Amino acid sequence: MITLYHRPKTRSTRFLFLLEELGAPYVVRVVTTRNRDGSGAADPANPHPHGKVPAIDDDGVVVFESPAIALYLTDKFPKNRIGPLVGDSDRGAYLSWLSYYTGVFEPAFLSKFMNVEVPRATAGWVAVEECLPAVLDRLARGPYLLGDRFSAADVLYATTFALFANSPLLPQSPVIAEYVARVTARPAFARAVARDGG
Ligand SMILES: N[C@@H](CCC(=O)N[C@@H](CS)C(=O)NCC(=O)O)C(=O)O
Repeated sequence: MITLYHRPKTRSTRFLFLLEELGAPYVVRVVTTRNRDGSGAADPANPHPHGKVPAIDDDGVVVFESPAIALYLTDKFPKNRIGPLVGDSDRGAYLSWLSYYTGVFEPAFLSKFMNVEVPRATAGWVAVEECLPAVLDRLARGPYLLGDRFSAADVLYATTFALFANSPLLPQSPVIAEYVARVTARPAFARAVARDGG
């Protein structure tokens, strides 16, 4: 049985979405985490090394970091084909977009959000002005990051776009708006929102 360490309205909410998509058996353990203003504290029960969410525990197997959790879960619960498996021709693109999410996409947005200039060529990621066109180019050929096939990578990207929807960080783009609408219209998303409180 999967235990999801979760705090409502955070990055762990998207794993309620993914677990619902996969039809996986899971329980939710709501934990506290540190807040942005320095208040709050990590829950000692949370196995994430920094007490962050999400983390999962699968009968003693702990997995943390969003792309790792996404890959672990889609490999373990392949029935609904939400993640291409080893040998599938979409596997390379799947691994690439999952890794890009945590290595480039999030750092690009957060650098902008925190007003940190990205040093060209020396950082492992790029400025959001360079990152976004790459993602949009892919989605314009979409409807999903893997083309016709919805995957757990879309769970990560579309929920992040949804989060920044009304922020000056994100340009108004029909490609993004339609992508977010397409992904969040999925019944599993509504079930996840209903469970978000724990
Ligand atoms: N790189 C991590 C980021 C996880 C993360 O920062 N989660 C936030 C909630 S959205 C958190 O737990 N913050 C509390 C803290 O930093 O202590 C992932 O993608 O899984």
